[in-house]
Amino acid sequence: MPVQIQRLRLGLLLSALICAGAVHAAECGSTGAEYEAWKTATLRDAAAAGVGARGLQALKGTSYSTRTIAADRNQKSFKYSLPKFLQVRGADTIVAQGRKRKARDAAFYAALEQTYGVPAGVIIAIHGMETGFGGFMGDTNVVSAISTLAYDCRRSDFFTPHMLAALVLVDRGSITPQSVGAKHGEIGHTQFLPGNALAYGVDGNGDGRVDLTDQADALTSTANFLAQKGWRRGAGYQEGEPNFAVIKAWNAATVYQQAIALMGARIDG
Ligand SMILES: [Ca+2]
Repeated sequence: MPVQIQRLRLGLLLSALICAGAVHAAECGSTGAEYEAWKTATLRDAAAAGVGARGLQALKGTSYSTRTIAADRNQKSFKYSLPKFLQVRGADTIVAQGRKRKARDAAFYAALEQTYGVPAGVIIAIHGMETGFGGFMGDTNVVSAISTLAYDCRRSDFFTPHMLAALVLVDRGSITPQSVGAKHGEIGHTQFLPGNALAYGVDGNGDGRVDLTDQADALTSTANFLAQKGWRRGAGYQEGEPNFAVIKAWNAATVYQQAIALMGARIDG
């Protein structure tokens, strides 16, 4: 299928997903008590939004994730200074390992920069920060986690499109009902939320499937995300430079943004 038609169809699908999120027929809850009732109503919404049989079956199989809710209720905002944050997150180790990774896979990262304009250091710093280069990609069922967050009243509007996207990812074979990720349903090496996986996912290793637990797919998708968010080829990415604004689109925390920029420069340097 021509790429343009694929993009058009994806655009229409996403519009449907966003509308479905706004309809909000299913009632949210703040405990697990009404989860099954929510699921019954949401199955209808999901079918109406165009989710296929495999995705619907995955939603049916979910259960209320108490671990996800516990993690969500206990989220702490970043209170560290930048030097403390860099220390706590092991920036020196990420930079040292990152340099080795760049040298070892130079052709891969050069091709990424060639295609998307994003230098290796930024991609590698994100990879190191998100999962320790794939060392830990999470242990929570993705579809149950994201469905629980869509059901939970606290941020239902934000997570409902991600829940529908997760079901579409199941339809497409990008994830399975058994896939695990982080506690808010983030997937793979660089921890994409399902909606971002659907919108920005790229088949980097060319096996015909977008699988973000595959390193090549995940890093290519990360470069694509940054490119789509407006990365300017050849422009700087430190604070005050054009591409720092794009790093902000990756993570809302200021110290995290600063850390990515600084580590990226050390890996690229
Ligand atoms: Ca692939």
